[in-house]
Amino acid sequence: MISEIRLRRAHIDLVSPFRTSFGVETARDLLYIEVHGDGVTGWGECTAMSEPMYSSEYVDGCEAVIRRFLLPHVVGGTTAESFTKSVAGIRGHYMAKAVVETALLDHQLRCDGVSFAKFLGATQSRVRSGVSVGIQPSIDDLLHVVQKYLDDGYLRIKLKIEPGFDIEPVRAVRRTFGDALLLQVDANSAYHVNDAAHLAQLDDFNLLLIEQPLPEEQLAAHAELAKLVHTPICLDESILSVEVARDALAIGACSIINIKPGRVGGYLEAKKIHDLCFERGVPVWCGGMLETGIGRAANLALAALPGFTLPGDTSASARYFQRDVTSPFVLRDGHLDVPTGVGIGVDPDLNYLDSITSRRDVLTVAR
Ligand code: OSB
Ligand code: MG
Repeated sequence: MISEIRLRRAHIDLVSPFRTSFGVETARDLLYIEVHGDGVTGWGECTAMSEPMYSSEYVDGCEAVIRRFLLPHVVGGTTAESFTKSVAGIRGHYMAKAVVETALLDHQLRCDGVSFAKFLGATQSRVRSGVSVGIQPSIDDLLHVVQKYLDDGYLRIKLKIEPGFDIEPVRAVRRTFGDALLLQVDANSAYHVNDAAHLAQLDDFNLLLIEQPLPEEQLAAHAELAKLVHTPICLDESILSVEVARDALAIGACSIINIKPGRVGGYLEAKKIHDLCFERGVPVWCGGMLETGIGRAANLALAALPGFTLPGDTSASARYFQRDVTSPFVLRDGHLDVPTGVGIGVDPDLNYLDSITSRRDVLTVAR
C-alpha cells in the first residue's frame, strides 16, 4: 500500500553545454517523485526541460499539474495501470503523468520482486549505445567532439542540426570518419516543408534517419517531405501516443520512431508503441532527455525490448554528469548493461542526492 508521495526538486550540472536548435542546456532542473509504502520506495524522474522549448511541457508546469490534477488520483491501492486509466481524461501533460506512473510502477514492481526489464518483456541483457552530439561552434570543434565519443566506444553518432549548421557538418563528419559510421541527424522541428530540396542534400551521406525535421503538429507535411527526401524520416516530438504513432505510420509521415517514455505519458504507453511498431516491422529506438541514473535505468529496460533494433540515445552517465545520482552507467564495448534488480534496478545515492536537492515536499495520499 502507498502511504506517502514525496516530491523532490534538484539541480545537476551537465559536463558540457548541450546545444540544440531549440536552445542550450547547461544543467538539468530535476523533479523526482518518490512513492513510499510498506517500507519500499519507488522512483520516477521527470523528463521535462526547464523551459517549454522542446515541447510545451516544462518542469515547473509538471510540478503544478502533478500537485493539482494528478496526485488527487493516487490513493493507497493505486497501481501504475489504475493511475493511467484514472487520469486519461486529463488532456496532454504527458511528462507530468509519466513521472508519477513510473514511480508507481517502480514501487509495485519492487514490492512484487520484478524488474522493469522482465515486466516490459526485455529480450536483451545489454543495449547498443549511441550518443547525441550538440551543435558546436565550428565544424572543427564538432570533429573533435565526435572523435572523443568514438574513442569512448559509442556505436552510433547523432548530430543535432539547424538551418546554417546541417549539410556541411554532416559532410565533414562522414568524410572524416568514413562510410561505416552509423550516423543520423536530429533537427528538433527547425525546418519547414519548403526546405525539402535543402534537406534532400542529406541523401548523399547515407544517414540512418532524419529525426523530427518539422514542427510537432505537422504530420501531413512530414508525409510530404518523406516523398521528397530519400533518407528515412523518424519522428520524436510528434509521437505523443500510440494513436498518433498509428496515424503517422498510416500516412507515411515517418518510417522509424524514437520512443521516449516521458513524451508519451509513461512506460505502459511506450510499450504499446513498441508493440505496434514491432508487429509492423517498423524500427524503433530509445531516445533520451538527459536523464540521471534513475530515468536512465528504466530507459535501458525499455531499450532491451526486441523491436529496439537501432542504437538509442541511452549514453553512459559520464557523457552527462561529473557524478550521477546512482552508481554510474558505464559503456563497455559500446553497450550499457540492462539493470537486473527489482523495479528500475538501481537506487540513488541518497547522501549525494540530498546534497543537490533544493526542495522536498511530502504530499498526502488519500486512503
Ligand atoms: O530531441 O532527442 C532530443 C535531449 C533533450 C531534449 C531532446 C532531445 C535530446 C537529445 C539527447 O537528443 C538525448 C540524450 O542523450 O539523453
Ligand atoms: Mg529528438
